[in-house]
Amino acid sequence: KINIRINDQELTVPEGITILEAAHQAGVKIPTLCHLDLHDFQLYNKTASCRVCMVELVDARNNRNKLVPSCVTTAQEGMFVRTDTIRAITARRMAVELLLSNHPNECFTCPKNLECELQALAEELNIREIRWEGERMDYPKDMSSDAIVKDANKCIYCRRCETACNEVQTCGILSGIGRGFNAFVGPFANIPMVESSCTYCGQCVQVCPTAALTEAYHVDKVWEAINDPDKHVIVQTAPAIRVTLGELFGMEPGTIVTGKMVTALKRLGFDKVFDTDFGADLTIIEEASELIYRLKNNKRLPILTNCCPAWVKFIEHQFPELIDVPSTCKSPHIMLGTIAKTYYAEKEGLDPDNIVVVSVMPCIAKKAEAKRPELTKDNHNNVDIVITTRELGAMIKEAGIEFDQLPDSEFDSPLGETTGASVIFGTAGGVIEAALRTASEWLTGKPLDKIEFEELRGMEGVRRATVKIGDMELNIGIASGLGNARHILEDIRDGKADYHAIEIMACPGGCIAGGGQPYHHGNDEIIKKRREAIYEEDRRKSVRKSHENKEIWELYKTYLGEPFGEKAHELLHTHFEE
Ligand code: HC1
Ligand code: SF4
Repeated sequence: KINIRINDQELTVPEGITILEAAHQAGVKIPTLCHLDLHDFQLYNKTASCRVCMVELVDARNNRNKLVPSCVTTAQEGMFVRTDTIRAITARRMAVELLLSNHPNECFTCPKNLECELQALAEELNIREIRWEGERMDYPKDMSSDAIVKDANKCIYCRRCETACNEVQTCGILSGIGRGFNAFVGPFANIPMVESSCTYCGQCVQVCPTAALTEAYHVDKVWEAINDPDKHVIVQTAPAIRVTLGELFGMEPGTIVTGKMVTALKRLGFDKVFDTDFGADLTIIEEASELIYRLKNNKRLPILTNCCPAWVKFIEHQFPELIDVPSTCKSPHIMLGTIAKTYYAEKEGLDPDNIVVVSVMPCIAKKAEAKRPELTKDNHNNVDIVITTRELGAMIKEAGIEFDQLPDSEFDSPLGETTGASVIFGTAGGVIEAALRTASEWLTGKPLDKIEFEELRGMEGVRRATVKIGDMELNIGIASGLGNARHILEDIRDGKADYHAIEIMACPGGCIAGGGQPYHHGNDEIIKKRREAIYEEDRRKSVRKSHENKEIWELYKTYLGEPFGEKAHELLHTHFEE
């Protein structure tokens, strides 16, 4: 422990702590911009590039105070820090003014309007004029992918995206390009995003403080479909949306808004509101069958649960030799889209060509996934449009719906009945737990003593556990964040691990922290509350195992035939690029 003084407070703080952390502990706010510290997700941006967190170190002996960036300056015994001097305040303000001097003045129309951390800082630091006019960048927007838009002109060179991509995700796509006023962060040689090995995980988008990186915006396409009288427009919502959407309307993180969300979707004019959780239950029936098939027939193990389109690209680009590891199941929203355009269309006498399936996802990669050529049937995509949680929030606001005042409603049938198993897909570890709830009962023929697999739960980036099923022991690996996934995949490739089944989620923490979720602005407490809400929603469900979903068995009985059978393969399974 060491003793320091911050403004008028004498403090005892742990050794090694930064001035910024010490000030935080003392309840003194120092503004930051480039800084990120998501301890639970090993995401630390310590580039000290923005200089917004400058503080003054008082050096009474030499009468020469120093300005230092508090985010990277370690507190020392006897240090006297002033965060509130005119000199410190002026320095911070100047740092922001310089950033603004070559930043586009388009806040009104910017996708980050009122969500932009630079804008918020300008307000917080009371900046009323920009004294200098810097040179502007004039790069065209990169809209080459269906998922991410890169607007280099709005890059403030904080390097948060680079840290998320290169250190956390280990994808290595982003780095500094250019010098001086023309510097920005982008893929090497500024190639279009679509030509890079980007997985579209969207973690760079989630941490970008401005609108240099945002999702491709597809709201207008949805309005167009809703307003076309010839189209039957189906919307489905991912498991992780129901615990985050409320944040966009000022609700506490972790508020469960399932019923309000369904009412809002009905008021927006969708013809049917289905639940991706139904697709998740269906996925479990197929995936648990596939696991048992592989176990009993000495086929390739481990099996990797399907779900996350960003790891699909990660494996295709970086571990092509492991392409036989993933389950061949389509992801839940793609399964639901397929069933909507076949089983449901037949049942309702609808022409699949006139059905538009819209998925509301916490994820940016789902936008690119929906465009994959193999995820089509008879020349139409299984899913037509993907929007993020944030885009749905924008639609609800645009329609003038007072979200917090809404009554609850239920999802539509027949693709709306769901279980607790499907809800937990939304958090890391949930997919494998859901699969094991079913596989265990099928393998032993007995009901589970305990539904919750505590050994599969936790915030670690990599979790390993052995689960006992009857007289069998299954080694399970769970990784969230692609850097963590890399460890597990390398062990499998190098023959150092003997997993039977693994789960990978590209986003640290799983879909609750997806690239399309409300911005967490570097606060990992928000992600923890979302996670608790997911488990709470599971506990609230009367049915908590996918194989006890009655609508699922109706679907098999009347349409699909046997789980993992011929028709199920044709409709619910896919293949990957080698
Ligand atoms: Fe996910 Fe999934 S859980 S991928 O994490 O398998 O996006 O929420 O919708 O499809 O169900 C995301 C979440 C989501 C799919 C499901
Ligand atoms: Fe990197 Fe993911 Fe961003 Fe692509 S989407 S640049 S992989 S962080």
